[in-house]
Amino acid sequence: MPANLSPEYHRAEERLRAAKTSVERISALEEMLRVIPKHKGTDHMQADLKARIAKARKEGGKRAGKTGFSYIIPREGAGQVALAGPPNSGKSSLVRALTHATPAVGDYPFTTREPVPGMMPFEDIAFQLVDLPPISEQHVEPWVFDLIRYADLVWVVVDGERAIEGFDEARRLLEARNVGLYPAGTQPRYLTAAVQKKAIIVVTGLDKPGVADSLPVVEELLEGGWQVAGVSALSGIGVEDLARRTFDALAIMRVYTKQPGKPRDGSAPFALPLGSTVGDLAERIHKDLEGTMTFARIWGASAFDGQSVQREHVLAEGDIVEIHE
Ligand SMILES: Nc1nc2c(ncn2[C@@H]2O[C@H](COP(=O)(O)OP(=O)(O)OP(=O)(O)O)[C@@H](O)[C@H]2O)c(=O)[nH]1
Ligand SMILES: [Mg+2]
Repeated sequence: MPANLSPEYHRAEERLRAAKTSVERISALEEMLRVIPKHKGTDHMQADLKARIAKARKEGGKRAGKTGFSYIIPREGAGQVALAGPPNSGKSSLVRALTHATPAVGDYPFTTREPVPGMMPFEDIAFQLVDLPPISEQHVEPWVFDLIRYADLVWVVVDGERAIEGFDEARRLLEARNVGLYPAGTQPRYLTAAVQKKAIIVVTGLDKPGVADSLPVVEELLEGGWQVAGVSALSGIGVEDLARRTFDALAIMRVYTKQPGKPRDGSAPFALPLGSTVGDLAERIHKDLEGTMTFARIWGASAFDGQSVQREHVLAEGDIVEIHE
């Protein structure tokens, strides 16, 4: 083994060996890619993991269609957010309020039975929300946990009248299924859980008396730097703040492209992980472009306007990039 592989990596590898569904397989491979030391000595392993993830995704899509068993909600937009939480906490109401999707809302628990995706606009991009059935002591379909493992970020949605209770319950049940949560904006801590997911706590019912005042208390009692975002699906208060926090939590940046000699074309930006390079952008535009590009010109924060850069150049939020072949 050329690389110093961590216990986390080996645990993910174990999960890969035990994986029965494509979502489990993808989630294990993604975790391996996330925790593998990033240096020259692991370049080949990283490339191999990426290729295996791509292959598993293709197969997963096919298999899900045939058997209807393994759910995958293909990622769309700037990031996938899974809504997890106890019954009746307001998950579906939020998805209804923030997207064009129309999952059923009920004043009784276990209203939601199927995952429902919807796109939530934020400035010139959109996040993909995935409404899920509740997590509770009672039976939860295993694919609910698979979808949470597959997401880029988890919103733990809790009712403002029982926020701490609801969060503790959800976290405990997730940990029992090997999904550890850590506060968005911090580094994953060493937990026994095999998969680490960053999370924001979303407290619903901000329109109800007393809920707004309780938020600082909730934040303080939870300890560990949890982000607590209060919202109301009824009045819409808190939604802007939640969208901004979600953008920050996803650790992405927006990068715009333009044709040589022309102004920016006004098309939607690419959402790339912070730290991405011009080469990463080229690969995202077209799989061959990374190989055929010669240099790029940049307008924005990462260079002086019109500066020529190579593929290793690290991009910044808002950069406009012109790629030359
Ligand atoms: N006042 C108020 N009521 C809300 C809010 N969000 C949800 N509710 C109410 O809470 C109840 C449950 O809402 P749902 O959105 O169905 O909750 P859920 O988490 O999807 O429930 P399950 O699918 O059973 O897990 C409904 O009666 C909603 O009208 C909110 O922000 N304010
Ligand atoms: Mg629901």
